[in-house]
Amino acid sequence: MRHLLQWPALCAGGGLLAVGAVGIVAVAAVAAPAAERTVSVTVMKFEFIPDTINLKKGEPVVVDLSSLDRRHGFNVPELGLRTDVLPDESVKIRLVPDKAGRFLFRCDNFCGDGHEDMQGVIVVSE
Ligand SMILES: [Cu+2]
Repeated sequence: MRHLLQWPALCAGGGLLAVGAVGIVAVAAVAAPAAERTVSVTVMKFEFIPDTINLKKGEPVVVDLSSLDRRHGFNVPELGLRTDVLPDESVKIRLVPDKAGRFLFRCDNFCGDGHEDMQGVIVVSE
């Protein structure tokens, strides 16, 4: 019976603890890095699908590239990004855009007659 009489006091204490715990959770949520979003890009002669990648400034993303046919390239000079894209292999590039704008990317491994037109754009919004 003794612990039953103490129940309201424990309850009040529990309430205070809960308030403290909520405060800690809120701080952790603010401090934790935002989850990365993955954008998958399929590469083939002579296109990137999609050829427009929409990103937000400050949002961490993983661009996951894979080729359906042969070795291509993914080169975004203005963002300092470049990788080969190989058949049957996933190549991941992590980035956090730090400026808004339109950034052209293109294939830089010659892959045939349509190679010069093989390009797309990363659009970073504020
Ligand atoms: Cu190519």
